[in-house]
Amino acid sequence: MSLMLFGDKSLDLSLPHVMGILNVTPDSFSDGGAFNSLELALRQAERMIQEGASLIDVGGESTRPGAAPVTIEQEVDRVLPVVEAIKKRFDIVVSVDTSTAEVMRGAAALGAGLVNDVRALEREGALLAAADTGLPVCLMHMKGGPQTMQVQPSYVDVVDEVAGYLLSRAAECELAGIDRSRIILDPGIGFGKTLEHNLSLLRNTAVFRSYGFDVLMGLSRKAMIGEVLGLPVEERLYGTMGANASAYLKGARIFRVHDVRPHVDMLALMSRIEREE
Ligand code: 9MG
Repeated sequence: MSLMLFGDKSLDLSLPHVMGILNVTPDSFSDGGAFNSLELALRQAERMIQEGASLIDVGGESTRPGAAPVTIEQEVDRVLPVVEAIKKRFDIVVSVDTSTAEVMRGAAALGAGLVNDVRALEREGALLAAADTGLPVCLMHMKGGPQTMQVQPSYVDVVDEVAGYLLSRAAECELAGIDRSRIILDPGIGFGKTLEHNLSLLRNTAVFRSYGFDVLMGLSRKAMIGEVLGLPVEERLYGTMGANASAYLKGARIFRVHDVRPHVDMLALMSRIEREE
């Protein structure tokens, strides 16, 4: 048993957990209006919860390569009503996918249980805001920003460099008052990495776990799966599951995915098989 407290709920991170992706950017719900968007987001959250997700990751800023930046107000307006509505209606850990201090503080006040930051709390005010929430944080590695990250990324040793960066951010978190036991590391598959970099990070997932931090993996339907298999985004489920199964065996315990049910079943079997008698 390895319990981590996510706001009002704890999860046993000796077991695998599925984090369902809930993007609340305008392009996620094509029929427009605010009420419909909220209802559709809630319906999607409900489906992922019924399928066995332990966490729902709500994000209002697209981090796809070349995505347009959002203002603080836009992000607050997109994310907070959804966090509030999910917490009112369901008994689930809500993770907030944000780099913005105001969103972190607002979401925590509404009951969010995790700060998931693809910029590892580097944005102004983010470290202090995350520390003030008292919540666990997921620190992800990204080389460059969403506009530039896929322009010829290069590393001398990708595993060393990514691990070194995450450990230095974890040290900053500890200095800011975030306990080590509430820090989760994520190598940031697809964020400023070539296919070979991504494969190397996945091959070495155990390195990240070896520092004593829990590890989150987010590779659902990403380009690296398409590059290996030569498949478009809508046909990447099986490849995603293979890569996540590999990461599970190397110590990852939270899996950020679009397709909840297949991962819940796959991970239930894997953890049962791997469980010590
Ligand atoms: C928000 N987001 C998109 N991709 C991600 C990934 O790989 N990890 C984490 N933690 N968040 C992500």
